[in-house]
Amino acid sequence: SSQPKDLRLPTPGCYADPIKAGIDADAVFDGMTEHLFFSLGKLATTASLRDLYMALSYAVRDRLMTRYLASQEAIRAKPQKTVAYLSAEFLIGPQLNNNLLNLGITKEAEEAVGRFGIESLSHILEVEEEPGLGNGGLGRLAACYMESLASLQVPAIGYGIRYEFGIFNQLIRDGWQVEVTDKWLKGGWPWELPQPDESCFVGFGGRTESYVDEKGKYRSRWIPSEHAIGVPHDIPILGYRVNNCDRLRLWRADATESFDFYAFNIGDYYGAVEEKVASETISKVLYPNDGTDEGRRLRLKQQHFFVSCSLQDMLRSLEKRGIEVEDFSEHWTVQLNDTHPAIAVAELMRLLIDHYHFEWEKAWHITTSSVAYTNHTLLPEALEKWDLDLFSSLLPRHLDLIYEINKRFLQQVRLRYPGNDLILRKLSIIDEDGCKAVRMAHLATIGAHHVNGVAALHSDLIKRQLMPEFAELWPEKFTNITNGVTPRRWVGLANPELSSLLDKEVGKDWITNMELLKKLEQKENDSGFLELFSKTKLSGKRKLAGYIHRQTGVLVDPSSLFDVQVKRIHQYKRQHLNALQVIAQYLRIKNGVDQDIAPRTVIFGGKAAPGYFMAKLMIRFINGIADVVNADPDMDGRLRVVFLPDYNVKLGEQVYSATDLSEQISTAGKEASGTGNMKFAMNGALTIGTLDGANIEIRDRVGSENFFLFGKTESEIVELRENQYDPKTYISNCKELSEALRLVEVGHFSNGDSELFLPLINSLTGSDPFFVMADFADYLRAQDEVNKVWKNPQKWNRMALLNTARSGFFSSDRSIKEYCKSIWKVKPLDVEISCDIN
Ligand code: B1H
Repeated sequence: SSQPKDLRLPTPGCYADPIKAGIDADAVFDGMTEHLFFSLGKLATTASLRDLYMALSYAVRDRLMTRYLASQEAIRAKPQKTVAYLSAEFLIGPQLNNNLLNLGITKEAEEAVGRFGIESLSHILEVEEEPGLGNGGLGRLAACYMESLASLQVPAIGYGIRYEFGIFNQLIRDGWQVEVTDKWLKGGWPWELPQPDESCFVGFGGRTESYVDEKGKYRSRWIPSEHAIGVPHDIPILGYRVNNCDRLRLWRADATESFDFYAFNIGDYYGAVEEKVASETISKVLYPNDGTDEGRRLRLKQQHFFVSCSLQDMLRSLEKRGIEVEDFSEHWTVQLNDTHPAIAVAELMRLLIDHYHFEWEKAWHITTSSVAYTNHTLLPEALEKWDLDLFSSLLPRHLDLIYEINKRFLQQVRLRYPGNDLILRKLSIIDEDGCKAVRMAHLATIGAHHVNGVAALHSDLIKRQLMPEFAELWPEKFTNITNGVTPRRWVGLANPELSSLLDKEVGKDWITNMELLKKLEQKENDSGFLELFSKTKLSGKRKLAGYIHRQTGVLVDPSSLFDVQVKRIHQYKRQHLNALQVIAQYLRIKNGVDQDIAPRTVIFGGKAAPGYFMAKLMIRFINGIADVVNADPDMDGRLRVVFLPDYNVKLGEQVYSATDLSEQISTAGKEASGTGNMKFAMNGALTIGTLDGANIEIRDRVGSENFFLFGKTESEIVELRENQYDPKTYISNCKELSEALRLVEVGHFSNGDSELFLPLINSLTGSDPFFVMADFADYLRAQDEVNKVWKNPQKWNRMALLNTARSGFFSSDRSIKEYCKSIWKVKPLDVEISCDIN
């Protein structure tokens, strides 16, 4: 083959050109025309918007391929450690616009689609179905981290599941949430590349047996009773204006062929098809329970399925490259995104011992030098535990290995704490209290070289409350890495107008170096600049107002204060606290008490887990309030309430840029980090919030004078809990609260039905573990403060600007750099592009 050319010189027409050259509007147009004809079988004259979306996506995807292949080639040519980010969820959002931005060809694409008679690229972007392969923050974090890894030129693969149905679509009917299956693949999804040649076998069930190997050594092996095949589907993840293109490798479960043939031969054709259907069920649907563990058998199957495929894939890649398996940890660093992939500890041990015949100590050394674990929650209902019977019936060999891991570990503990049986019970992987169960957080912690929390307070609470015994045993293992979000999507794509203002003011590099935004501080008293800054916000609000009107029929005033709470619906997140505050404001206006209330639009959005009754009732509650408030002429434009249906990544991109006030009002100690809070702050929203999760760090950085703080601290909450919290005293001490509650009780927001919201009222006035009543009065005080500042636009805009200026820390680039340095020990890898790859 020919000599590599000067790799950095643009060659017209070559797909491999560094970033932009050769990808002018003509090239994009030609690519679209070809794909319309050859890939889609359509003529340009009759192509639908969807056809044009597909054609543009394929044309853009073509331009990723050289980078994608060159990135894989680079790691082969110059082996170095790769990050394997294992996650049951990746909530990546729409891909087309992100790839255009990272390639730097948005304008070219705009021009090309113009030649097909499309006025705005946005019409094409709207067609894209987003893969909802995650519940909320945890899945979205994984997506931000993949984008930052690629942008920082770090070799990485995200391993997960290609769910056929992602998180359900949410409809609102009569104020209630209705769930609809998410058929994201129905029109064909252009961003994935199936790689059937790299499929993997995974076993389930059956038994283990002992045997004597050819060297006369006793060994164990697993004889599974069932198998599935994992077929990888790769999604290219291009970094921002670099050649590095990492991958998401998502596994789809297929039936094994051999079963079909066998059953066919013995005549049980339908039986064989049933078996096939069962295997393919594994990757059928995402569990929609953000924050609760249901302990379902299929869920454990999903976890083992994708973890086993992924580890086999990593081992196979070593073999392909002629690297010794014993050097595994020099080539792979395996990050567990919560305990969902924690079975990796046992599965890697199994593969190393049963398949590669390593001795225990060696295998354990390899495992513990490769694996690290991120904890994302302290909520007891989210901590994964598997019933021993279920576990042993599905993964008998893994259970044997877990017993052995546990035995050796507890031996170590005994040496450290002689005679202390209590600590053994507390540390054991096996929970012996009540029904015996495997504690996945213990397995992950014992098998990992680092355990990290996702915000400073959360990491501290892991050590103090969740696993104090582990933290005492291994203090150096526990660390913090505060979450971050990618500025490319959450400012660049989500807020193009602010982005161009930032480009002009601080230079274009802010998008990869958010600390440069500090320069904006110099503008804090420049009223001309503050005016420009607030105009970008107003424009976002106008667009959102249009969307709200189209979706809900509610007319909202873009000049009113946009007060937003978007996140999963959960009692600990306390949307009901916000809702009750809305009622208090409604009553003030009704009673003519406070004529000084600035016009406000209170916007909610988020999904409730389908089986979480209280969360669904909270949605009904918000909609009940919205109906009454929005229909009341006395409100006279001062209060509007909106529930935005089907909150997802795409909608998020419209919301963050259009928000004045960000609601981050969880019970202190409950929200591990939050990441929406960061997106709002970057986009110049002010936060009203408790001292919880990353709110604390946001406030520290933007300045306490630029943050509306309220509520009990984590330690005050602990104290309340210990001293028999009594909501009644808070209710009787706050007239506005008792009146708001009374209005709900008499059915004012439920057409006179005094029963409908009773469960909600009872939970708030009973032994509420989320202390809503305890924080209400202070919340209302903070809202009054918000109201006061809003009426001074110059002051508000200055505070908002300082939020943007000082939120650089919350870029996922910073988080990823910390992971690379302190946990993964990985380095960037330059990817050289050669046209020869074509
Ligand atoms: C977070 C979850 C979660 N923590 C179980 N835990 C799930 C737990 O399907 N499940 O079984 C799904 C998700 N998600 C969130 O992680 C935290 O609540 C947020 O505070 C945090 O910002 C986010 C990312 O770290």
